[in-house]
Amino acid sequence: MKRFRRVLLVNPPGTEQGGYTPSPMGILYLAAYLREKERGVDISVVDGAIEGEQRVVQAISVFRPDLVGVSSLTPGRHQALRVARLVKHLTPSARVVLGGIHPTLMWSQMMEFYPEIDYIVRGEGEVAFSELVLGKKLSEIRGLVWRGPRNVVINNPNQPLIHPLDSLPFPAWDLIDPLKYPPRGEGIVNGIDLGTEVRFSLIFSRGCMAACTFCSSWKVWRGYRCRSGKNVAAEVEYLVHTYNAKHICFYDDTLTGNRREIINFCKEIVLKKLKLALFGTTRVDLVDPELLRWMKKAGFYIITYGIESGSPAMLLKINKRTDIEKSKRAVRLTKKAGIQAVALLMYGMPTETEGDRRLTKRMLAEIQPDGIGTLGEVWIFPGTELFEQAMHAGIIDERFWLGKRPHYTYRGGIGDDPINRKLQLLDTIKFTFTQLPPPARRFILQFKEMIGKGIVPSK
Ligand code: B12
Ligand code: SF4
Repeated sequence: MKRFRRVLLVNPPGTEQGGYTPSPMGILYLAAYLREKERGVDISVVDGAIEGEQRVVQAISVFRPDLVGVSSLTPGRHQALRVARLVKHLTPSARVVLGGIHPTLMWSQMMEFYPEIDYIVRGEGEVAFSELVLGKKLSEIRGLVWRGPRNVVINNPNQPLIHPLDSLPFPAWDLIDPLKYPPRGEGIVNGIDLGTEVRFSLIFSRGCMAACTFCSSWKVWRGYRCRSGKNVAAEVEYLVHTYNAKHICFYDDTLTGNRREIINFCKEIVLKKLKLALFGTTRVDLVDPELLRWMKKAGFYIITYGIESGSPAMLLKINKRTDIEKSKRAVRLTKKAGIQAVALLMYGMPTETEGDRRLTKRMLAEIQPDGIGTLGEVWIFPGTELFEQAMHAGIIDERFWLGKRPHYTYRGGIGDDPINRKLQLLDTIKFTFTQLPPPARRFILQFKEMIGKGIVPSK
């Protein structure tokens, strides 16, 4: 297989999120890993979200890559495809590889409908991407989707996950200008002005131990792994010394998934006497007083929690695997430790009733979080159980992702809507089914197999 010599990695223009725009860590990891494996490849990174489309066009025309890697989330999929088309237009001989959560979940549809994509890397990308660049036989690159003879799309088996994460180099910070990223926040924390200091992004861990019905992150990362506290502290120290970093946001799904390593990290930060403002997100069942005390000492000023709802029934329905008492406890302990606690909430999930909302409001009144983050509506993404439910309710199918809308906005929420009605019906079927004597159940299962239709379990 051809070996590539000039590699361009692009975060698509048009995917910026105002003050939230972080550095594109996924492609910075790919670049760092590839560089460590092979010095003889020219690598360039363009963050279109910060630098705009003109810069991407210029990079393609001047750098003349022979392989372009593009990152894509679901809402930004058309922007990623636009970059792929620009590549095919400006340097037709260059190959295009896509990676990130949307191609990972929707590889089949993307390869079928978009000939401008040559390859897709599913899931964790470092190993597969560098094998592709270094010319390994395509059929032997795990995690790769490619076109074989007669353009048949071939999906190779999964790539094994990287263990331990400390074996990865730090993201290739030197290939972007981290100081171009926006500040975010208000007020002074540890003498740091959040309104003016650039907010650096960092990743402590990959994945999550839960499997909520509205989320697909856990499908991509297949479990939870984390770096050692020492390793993360060393990266922070590098950022402080190289760029004078002061404000750092951890973009982990579940920052405190490994209590011991977070405490080790905090101890290192204290030992190194680094003055920082730190921000992170985690689950309510993964904090305790000692951990929070260390986090405060290291400079954490906000922890956001995926609380989602104050209704036990809704928590069960979305498979949150937490409970109201744990939510209350997490907020109480966080505030007591002197860290702001922000509650992330979901409103308008299928089957949610006015009563459920009342419970959420009552809980909020009791725990008084320092902030509340909510969309006030539900966005449905591919690969989630919510998407499956919506599909079975007949309100969406996979063709939706070929259209322009960034995500499916579910406004049914309460009362008489298609998902609600379907889920209620399925609950009734399931309940009735479990009450039947075993021979009758066996008969139904055989019948179900015969007609090839499934009863959708609703959590
Ligand atoms: C940081 C972040 C953002 C950032 C930037 C994202 C970016 N450019 O990478 C910002 C703030 C802009 C953002 C925005 C949104 N985000 Co976001 N975000 C994240 C978050 C928390 C971390 C991403 C990250 O850096 N991970 C760590 C790195 C190492 O992983 P990675 O980026 O996935 O990259 C690896 C692989 O995916 C792959 N890979 C990635 N790119 C490429 C490219 C190539 C060529 C190859 C080969 C491989 C490859 O290899 C990388 C290394 O292993 C994730 C959750 C998560 N933990 O992943 C959510 C997440 C990706 N976001 C999500 C959502 C819902 C959103 C928003 C819709 C939120 C909103 N309210 O608007 C928007 C959509 C923006 C858009 N226009 O597409 C969902 C994804 C839903 C979906 N199907 O797209 C996630 C999974 C959160 C969740 N738990 O549901 N997000
Ligand atoms: S806890 Fe967060 S990251 Fe984990 S599955 Fe649920 S929503 Fe996704």
